[in-house]
Amino acid sequence: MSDRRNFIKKAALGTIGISTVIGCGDLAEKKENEIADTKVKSKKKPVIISTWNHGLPANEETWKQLKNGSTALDAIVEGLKIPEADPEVRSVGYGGFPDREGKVTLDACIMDHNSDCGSVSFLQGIKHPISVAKKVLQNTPHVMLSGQGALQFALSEGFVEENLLTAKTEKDWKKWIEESKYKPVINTENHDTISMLMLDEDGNISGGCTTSGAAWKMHGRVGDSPIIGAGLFLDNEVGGAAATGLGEAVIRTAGSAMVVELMRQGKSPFEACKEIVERIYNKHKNHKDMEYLQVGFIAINKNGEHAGYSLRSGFNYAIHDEDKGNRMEDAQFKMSWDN
Ligand code: SD4
Repeated sequence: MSDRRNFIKKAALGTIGISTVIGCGDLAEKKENEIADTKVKSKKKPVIISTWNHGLPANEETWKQLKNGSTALDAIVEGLKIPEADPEVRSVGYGGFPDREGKVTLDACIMDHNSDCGSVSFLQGIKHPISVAKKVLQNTPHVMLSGQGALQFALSEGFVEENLLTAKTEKDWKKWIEESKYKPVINTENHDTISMLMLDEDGNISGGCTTSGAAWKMHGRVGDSPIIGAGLFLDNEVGGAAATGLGEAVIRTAGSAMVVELMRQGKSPFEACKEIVERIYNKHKNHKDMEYLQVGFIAINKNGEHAGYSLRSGFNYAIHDEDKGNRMEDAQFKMSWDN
């Protein structure tokens, strides 16, 4: 059994405990929130959090860059380039699962503490969409470039066009087209967006996100990940949030923006993530997407408190801080996959 499956199983057992506690009413819920609020009350900076297991090497690189004096944005870009370049990460950049036509199309965005942002969507043939997103932020009057225009811009900035469909991924795609059944495979091995949030040494929040999106999507489909407010949002007065999972559900609910807004109203990162996941559940419980719906959020506030919470089991995120170094944390969740 894979580590991930083992984890899902363990996490599912964990939830039984949680629901038992919830059953005891408000007091228990408060206790749950206290425990979940990441046990990180430290104000030590920087703090970096990233979604999923590939968050660990990404955090590592970002941390190293920060310590070497890079700007927050450069450090985020260098960290996110690690999974983008890794052909074994089948959900991001090079080697990512293609759309149903066999084309690898990439989405990415980046945002800084001044609320400046850059984004690319439906970008093909460029290994590091996060770097192109940063160039959009820095070198254009716009926030978002898409498709051919994004590619044209990348080439004008000196990026090189290359084939991102590895032999392994092409084989998987050919197998998939035999049946051509579309069902998003989020939360299974190797299909997960990376989103990163950072509280830097100056106490500023920034973040980035990069993905090959849902495997076997329609050609031209864009998910939540490059959309500021959906896949990523931050407000330097408050904190930041980022999403993973079924992008359509996150877009319908302006997920990350709502998490940040709840934190502005005084909710902790855990409470804010949980409330938006509950909202997404309530809006989708009778929806055709519910059968395979998974969404998860990570969030961080100005004190460096952070949390993750997902609709279904199996979500985890990587944390890097001074106190405890780089490690994984299992996110709490509303239900297991059997529900
Ligand atoms: C998308 N949110 O394109 C992305 C996919 C993802 O874990 O996050 N998978 O919808």
